[in-house]
Amino acid sequence: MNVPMKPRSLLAALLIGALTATGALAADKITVPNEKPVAEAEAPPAAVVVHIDKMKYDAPEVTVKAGDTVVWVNQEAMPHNVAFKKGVVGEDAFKGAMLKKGEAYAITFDAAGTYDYTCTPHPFMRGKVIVE
Ligand SMILES: [Cu+2]
Repeated sequence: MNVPMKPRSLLAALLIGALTATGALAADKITVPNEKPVAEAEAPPAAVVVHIDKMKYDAPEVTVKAGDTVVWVNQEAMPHNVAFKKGVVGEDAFKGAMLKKGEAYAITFDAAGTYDYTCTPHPFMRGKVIVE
């Protein structure tokens, strides 16, 4: 019995072909302009700024467009960062640099999707970037 290939299976087959060709399982979905923290004034232009204070991200859920940059700024003495688990922004986990007070960290989101993040030393700190 012949079953026509469903579009989804076809897409999967095409994806596997593309992945085999590049040798990578998944490309990163983000670009980080500066691996090291910068002063807030030196941060790239941001679609949204998320401030970190009192052990929280002040905007726990933000929505941006693909290609937009989100900048996190730590406003307290306690160091914080932005980290993604495996499979969120790429095959590997991603751990952003720790931010001291007044420091900023930018991430450009290149692909639509929902990106949950946390703070490495404070896993109870959680946030989400929705990219449309
Ligand atoms: Cu933290």
